[in-house]
Amino acid sequence: MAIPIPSRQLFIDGEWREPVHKNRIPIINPATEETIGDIPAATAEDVEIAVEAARKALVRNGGKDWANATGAHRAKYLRAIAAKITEKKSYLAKLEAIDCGKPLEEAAWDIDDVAGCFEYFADLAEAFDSKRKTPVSVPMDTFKCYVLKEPLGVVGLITPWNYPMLMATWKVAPALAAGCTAILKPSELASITCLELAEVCRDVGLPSGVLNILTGFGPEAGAPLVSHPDVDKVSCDLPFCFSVSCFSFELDVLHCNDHPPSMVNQQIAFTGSSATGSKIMTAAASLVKPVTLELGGKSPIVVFEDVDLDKAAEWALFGCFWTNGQICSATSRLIVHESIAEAFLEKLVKWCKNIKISDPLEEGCRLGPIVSSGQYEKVLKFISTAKDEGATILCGGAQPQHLKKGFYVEPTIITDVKTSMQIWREEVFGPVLCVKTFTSEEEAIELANDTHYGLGAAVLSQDHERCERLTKAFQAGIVWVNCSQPCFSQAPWGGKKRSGFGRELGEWGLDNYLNVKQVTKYESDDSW
Ligand code: TXE
Repeated sequence: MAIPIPSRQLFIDGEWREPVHKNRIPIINPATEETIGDIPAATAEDVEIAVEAARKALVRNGGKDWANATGAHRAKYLRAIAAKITEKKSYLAKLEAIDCGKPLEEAAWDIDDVAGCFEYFADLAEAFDSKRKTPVSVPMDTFKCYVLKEPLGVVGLITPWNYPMLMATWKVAPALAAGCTAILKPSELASITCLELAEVCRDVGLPSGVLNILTGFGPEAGAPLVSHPDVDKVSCDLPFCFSVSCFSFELDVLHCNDHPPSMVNQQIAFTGSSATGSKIMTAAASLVKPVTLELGGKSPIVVFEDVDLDKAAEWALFGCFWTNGQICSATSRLIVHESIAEAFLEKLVKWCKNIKISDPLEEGCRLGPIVSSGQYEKVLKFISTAKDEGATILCGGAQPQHLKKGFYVEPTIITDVKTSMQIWREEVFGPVLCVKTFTSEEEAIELANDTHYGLGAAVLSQDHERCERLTKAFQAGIVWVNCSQPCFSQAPWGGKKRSGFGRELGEWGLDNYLNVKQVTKYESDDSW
């Protein structure tokens, strides 16, 4: 059953705050096409206020409140956030399903993952206390060297709409665990649960300014965040100001644990399209600001002739149609051995016809609507272009007959695909699977790697040595063997080629928000 959508403001410095220009963006329910509420639209002026709040939170009370606090101190807040999210799970899952159109059951898994991710980074924050300072062995006795890990400073986090709360958490949890303060800019297409995260932060008493949440459009709210110089009042405190000449001063600071954190840097962590990722990288380059980019994909799933057809069909469908096909890692290019292709496709088509397409809140829903009218039109255009280019729409390809409203697209399988076609080369971000066959392992590998992207890749086969060979041959950041899509907070996530760089989750995720400082001390009996 639908629920009322809370009306929220921007979350800045621990408080709800109306955007300076008082503008709002309507929330459209993709299942009904109705306007069900609105969210605040931040602009550069709001970004300015939020960055200032985050900067103050970083250094408040000599940094003792956050950046210089122990990891154990920060972990208490992360655990409290996780507990509150678990308490509100059913409510948050409903909001997520309504906002972005994913089936309620999948939204509930997301909320579990959100809580699990906060818990996991709470563990890492605690463990970090003993890893802050690590000795490094150097070949000269007169020098002692160690590495000090410290929070990067104020970080900007820009996230998409397909996993609104989870993608935000993948960035917020490690950033806060590391001792950074943050400004989160969720997607204008699905921000409701991110604003509820703000409410959770208020409930658990997270120190004000540690996390600020600005909803709004990319160019108006995201771009000013990326290009914010953030050094106006603290120019001498920039990390790259520390040269050899202030080395001894630096040592003194580092030995003093309760000194205010001296860095106010900005790091940008982004998940979204390759086009926007490229713009963000360009804007960040002029300020030499570090970025991590998790971008699109066109991931292959290679199915060999020795598979159990039923199990393989389940993974192939799940790998492409989960979250309505709107996953950056969706295994949307099926590369199947010629000898089983006919039987395999017959099974896939039969099962596709049984997938329940409905309002995401309806019991048993397996496929909901596409997030917005714009994305819906885009998916349909991909399908019509594939047809125009000579491909065959084996099943689906249109809006389901029984649904008169909403941005629904049937699960679609496309064959007779050529590697030059748009449907083979570009990310659709909808429930569309395109298929090619192969006869040799070499050909399968060549087809799998025939993409500018490099996020995920899957191989299904009972031959373990063959799976090992493909694992090594895939040009991807994530490989699934005899499965597709499982993801764990403990394991690194990210791509290569045009799928971006940097890794989220696991210890790699925490490292994204830490500066590695080399400290070398001269120790000699000789007096100068
Ligand atoms: O993405 P954008 P959109 C892909 C997918 C989809 C396409 C377009 O193929 O069809 O991207 O989706 C913010 N400076 N993915 O338009 O524009 C924006 O407000 C700073 C893959 O939603 O990349 C939002 O918060 N920020 C992807 C975020 O960037 C800017 C998931 C993502 O929006 C900005 C989603 C700017 N100039 C879409 N312009 C994945 N990798 O999972 C926009 N934004």
